[in-house]
Amino acid sequence: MGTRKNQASLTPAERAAFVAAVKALKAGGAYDVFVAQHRTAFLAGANDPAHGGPAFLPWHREYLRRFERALQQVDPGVSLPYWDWTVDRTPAASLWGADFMGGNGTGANRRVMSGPFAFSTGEWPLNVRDPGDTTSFLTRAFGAMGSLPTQQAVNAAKNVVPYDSSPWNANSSMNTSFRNRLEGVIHNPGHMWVGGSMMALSSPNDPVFWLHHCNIDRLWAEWQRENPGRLYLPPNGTPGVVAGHGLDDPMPPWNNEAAPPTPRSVLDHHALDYTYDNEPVSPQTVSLTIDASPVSASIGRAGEVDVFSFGVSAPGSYVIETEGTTDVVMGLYGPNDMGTFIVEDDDSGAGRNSRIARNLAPGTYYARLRHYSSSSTGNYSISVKGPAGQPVIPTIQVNGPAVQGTISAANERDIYTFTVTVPGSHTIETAGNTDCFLILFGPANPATFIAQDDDSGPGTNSRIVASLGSGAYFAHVRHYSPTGIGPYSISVRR
Ligand SMILES: [Cu+2]
Repeated sequence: MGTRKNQASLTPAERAAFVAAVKALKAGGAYDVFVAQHRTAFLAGANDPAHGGPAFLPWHREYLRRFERALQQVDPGVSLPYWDWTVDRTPAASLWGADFMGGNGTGANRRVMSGPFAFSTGEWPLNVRDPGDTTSFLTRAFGAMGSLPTQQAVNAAKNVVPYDSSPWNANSSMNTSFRNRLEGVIHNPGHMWVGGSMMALSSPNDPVFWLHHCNIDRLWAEWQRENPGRLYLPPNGTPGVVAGHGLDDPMPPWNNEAAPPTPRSVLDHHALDYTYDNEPVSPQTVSLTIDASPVSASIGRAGEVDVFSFGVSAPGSYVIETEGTTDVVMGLYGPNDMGTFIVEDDDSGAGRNSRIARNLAPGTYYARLRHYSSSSTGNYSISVKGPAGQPVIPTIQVNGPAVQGTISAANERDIYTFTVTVPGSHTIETAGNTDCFLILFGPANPATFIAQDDDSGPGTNSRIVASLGSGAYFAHVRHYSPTGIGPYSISVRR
């Protein structure tokens, strides 16, 4: 697997190898085919398959990987470097050295005069140009059209979820579309700051295009790692989405290939056989034993993702739950495949803890844990309870005898279940001298809230009257006071 490095950390030999491979593609004509593909995409206007829509990131990921493979045909040791403009922000950066990208444009026509891509002695002619543009040499105008993105702006963009939002174009909200914020607020300024040829529809004419877009692709990969439950949007069949931008749409200009790339086919960049030099080493998977005591863990570093696995041998209901004061988010994957997303949960557990209750078939499952905030750290513990380890939920018979219970400790919550077989109005109520509080959930899903009540029954008892359809329901009983205790009984009548 190739490693894409920060361009600032390339050795002189690596810089020379990259430049030589780029120039070999130019000499053979392949480079200009890439430039033309980018220009063609833009010229499609409202039907652009590559810009101003959800596929902006997938299209360029595919495009960059194809360019990188072409470079590797010339020199298998070459990978695309990335330009982190939050650090290398000035014309004095080594990026612009005469042995690498060359420097700024000079003179009235902003012509690049230094480095391997300066148009001199027949070097680097621009053969594919925007309509009406006759400039045959590379031009740059550093800073004339704006400034480079800051780390704060990058952080703010990376904190936006979901991936994209309606209307799925350049008008998608910067607060609900990660893609549009990355494209409009982070990517566009990179083109503008370099200026000159980088402002054109044919912007890949400037080789720094690849380093700029490589950094955009790296930021997408980081966002994907930090938000494993957040999938590409929109799903197939969403109205108003330009062709090529749906999850399974073939992406032009490769749409006539036998197995054309789609946004889905490029979501996992590791599957495209490259990685970034700053990716954390794959986390060690910690195995959990079902019904064992909770295992201590911590998010020790901002952005860290912890991975746990557990094996299910008997089908049934399993509860994966965290404890502690850290606001963790848990994603469940499997069976047997860490890439198959099942469900994600943030705060269903106690406090800010996450809790997933799920019926699971036999197999190996994976829980990925991260902090809710990608800049925070903290300790937590995690456990899995199987069918045997979960408390048995007492059943109340409809129109049967009241069931006796006791709140015996502060904050205790007693859970009961009952099954409605004849739909209609049902009365669930407590009796006794304890000030009970009643909460009703269902049908079937123990997390679907229906109603709650404190004192509608006799005295301080609670009573819920509800019209219920067939199915299983769940009644929670607690004391009105967090510290209160006492006996009660509970019944259900139709
Ligand atoms: Cu582009």
